[in-house]
Amino acid sequence: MTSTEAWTSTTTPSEIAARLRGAGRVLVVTHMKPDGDAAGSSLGLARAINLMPGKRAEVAYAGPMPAWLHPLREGTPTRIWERDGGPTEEPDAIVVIDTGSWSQLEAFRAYVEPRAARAIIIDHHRRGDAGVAAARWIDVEAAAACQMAAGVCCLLLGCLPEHLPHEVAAPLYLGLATDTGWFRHSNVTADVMRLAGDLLEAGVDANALYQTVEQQDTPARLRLLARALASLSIEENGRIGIVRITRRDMAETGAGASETGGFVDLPQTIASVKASVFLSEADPAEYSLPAGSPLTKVSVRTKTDLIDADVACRALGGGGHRRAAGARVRGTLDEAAAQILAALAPMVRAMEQRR
Ligand SMILES: [Mn+2]
Repeated sequence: MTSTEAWTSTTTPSEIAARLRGAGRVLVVTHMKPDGDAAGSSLGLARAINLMPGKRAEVAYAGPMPAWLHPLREGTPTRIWERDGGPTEEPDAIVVIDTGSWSQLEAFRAYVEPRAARAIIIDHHRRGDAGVAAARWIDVEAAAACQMAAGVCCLLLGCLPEHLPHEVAAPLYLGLATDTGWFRHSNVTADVMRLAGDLLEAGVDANALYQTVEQQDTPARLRLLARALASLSIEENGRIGIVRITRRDMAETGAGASETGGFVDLPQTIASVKASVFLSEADPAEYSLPAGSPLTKVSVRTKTDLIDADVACRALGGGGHRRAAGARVRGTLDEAAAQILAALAPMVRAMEQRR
């Protein structure tokens, strides 16, 4: 079923809080291969719900899980979809947070789609599928889904952000930090810093979170990083930097599929580079494709709004944000490189002409 509805908000944070107050059982779902914002927003919201008497919220995750998520989710009912399947008891509400795209919810689709009338989207992405949930709160200005989740948590618990319980504040801080590149990216605003300050006041140990999430590399990851750096190619007069990883690189270094986080940022440290691309050969089996069919994951980051990563990735069937987006290409690394270059080059050239 493809909805013809537009990707726009149909509800508000206070209406969402009211819906959740009236729900006994809540399932919180986020995008597959959860990152800091997906994990943080889902855990923060589920914990806030569980602090309310008579409520039971659980979080569902699918796809490769970062190692740091296991200690972080302790104490919160969590369902690993591939292992546990869907809930045995019907949820009164399903919250889909930090995504609203079927492509990022593949594992959950068969469960969520027939329950779309009971589903609520809380998301900050520029694109999504309206059919995922009838109720949608979309704020593309939000730096992180955690920023939005913090608002709902405060409404549910009737408190200010600085008075949120520590176990709610910590995951919210995590998502705020990771989606802003630990407060370095263009999405850092005064509101982001104020919320971060409030969450610190609530007792978050920022350095402990940083160590838990960012300083957990394996030697294999650093060896894979060396391969990515060695693959660097520079295109469009130095404006585009591309790094790539083959499945052979993964096998030979022993690194896992979840250990390529941050690789897309590597070319951005080059002064001339305005758009940074990371290509990784994916396992077709992971996406139910026949063995041998080439599949490449494409990630793009840009340093200027003049080069729109979302527009470039949409040309490849993906999407995301203006400065950060991704796509999956059914083709080889070289084919994916040619496609993303073709999508980015006109914007790079238009940018050069404005200078
Ligand atoms: Mn996010």
